[in-house]
Amino acid sequence: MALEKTWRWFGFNDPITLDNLVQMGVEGVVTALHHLPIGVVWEKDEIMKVKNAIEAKGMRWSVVESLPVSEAIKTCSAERDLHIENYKKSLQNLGECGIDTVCYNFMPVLDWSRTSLTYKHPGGGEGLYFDFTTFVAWDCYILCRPNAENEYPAEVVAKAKELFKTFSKEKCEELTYIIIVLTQGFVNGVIDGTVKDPKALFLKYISTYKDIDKEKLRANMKRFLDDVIPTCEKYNVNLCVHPDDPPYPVLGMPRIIGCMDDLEWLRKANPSLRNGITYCTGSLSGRPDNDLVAIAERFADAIHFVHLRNTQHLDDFSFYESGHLKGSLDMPAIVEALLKEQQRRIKEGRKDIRMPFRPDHGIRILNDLDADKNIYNAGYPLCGRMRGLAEIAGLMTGIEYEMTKKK
Ligand code: DNO
Repeated sequence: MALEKTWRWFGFNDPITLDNLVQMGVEGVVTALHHLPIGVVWEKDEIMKVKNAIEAKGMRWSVVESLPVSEAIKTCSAERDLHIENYKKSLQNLGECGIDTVCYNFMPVLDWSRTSLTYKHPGGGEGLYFDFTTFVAWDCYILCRPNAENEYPAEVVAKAKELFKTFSKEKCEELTYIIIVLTQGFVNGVIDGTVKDPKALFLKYISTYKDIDKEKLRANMKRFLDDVIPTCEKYNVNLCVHPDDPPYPVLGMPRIIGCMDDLEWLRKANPSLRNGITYCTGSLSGRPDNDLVAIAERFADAIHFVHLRNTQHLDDFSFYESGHLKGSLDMPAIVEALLKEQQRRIKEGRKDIRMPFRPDHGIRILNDLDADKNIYNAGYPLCGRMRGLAEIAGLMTGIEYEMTKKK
């Protein structure tokens, strides 16, 4: 049967069109109402415009990625109650329009972080890279976050200081642009390209977490779940949190969805199966001690959406994105665990048997490298992702063939 093949599409302005997706064998589309600001209600007519366009091409709108959770909800500040009501209304509208899977994250201020988008691969491609020392150098000496130097081990700070001395002014500006604008704006981050002084605004956002530690953020997230999960139950929507990327605290702010213990906490915080997980292999792999197969098996019944990509671990907490099959993760074992869960669901008579997956990110290869640098959102080139889709689809076919033969 295989996991449903999906693709992240950025809406009507995406240079990769719905017709292109049909040619690539995509079955389901992953998208959002990217033009709406965070916190407002997604009205049915807006939802239906996108849904109808997708269905006219013979595909389905498989997953919303993301229905963003506002900073007001994460910090429980003034506009929280309004945003919760709006979130519930959006979930109801999506459910009533027949869209049953909604991804979100609960990372403070920043979504995902990388320090380079052009890490050179030996074969000539370019991919995304997270270098821990560079990130610390940026935090301490470019962002100049108050007290940052005291929050890292002394030897890490010393290394970062030396590295910073080698940075040109352009390099410093580029890092800021990558970390707080380029990787954020298009995923409905709090900072987009229109902000004049992104560093100042960013520091202001960070300061709203000064009294929020891990326990407080967990309490705020539980409050969010307890408020919205009943709506998910009523309108048949599976909510699935995206793991933190990287999956540990950054910039002095807590992160609470990064490892097995965090996921145990999540499932206990609200045990409804509607309170599920986006199983993102790349994000979770940012902690080399995360056992991805064990996590897939442990939380299998609550996995509503799957992001597949590989990473190569380097020293300390650094890594680069190494495509979809090759890298530190055992992708065949991961895919096998997911296919087994799909079979289990079919036997059990569960309705949610599609288990949509998308090739997450991609290395820029072939025509991606010739294309205007800004045509594709960071991490989302055409050829690299298409290679990932084909590789995973082939892997799935092979594993399923073996599974059927064994039977
Ligand atoms: C990055 C994405 C994330 C993800 C959000 C989900 O490439 O995987 O931005 O969409 O965290 O809310």
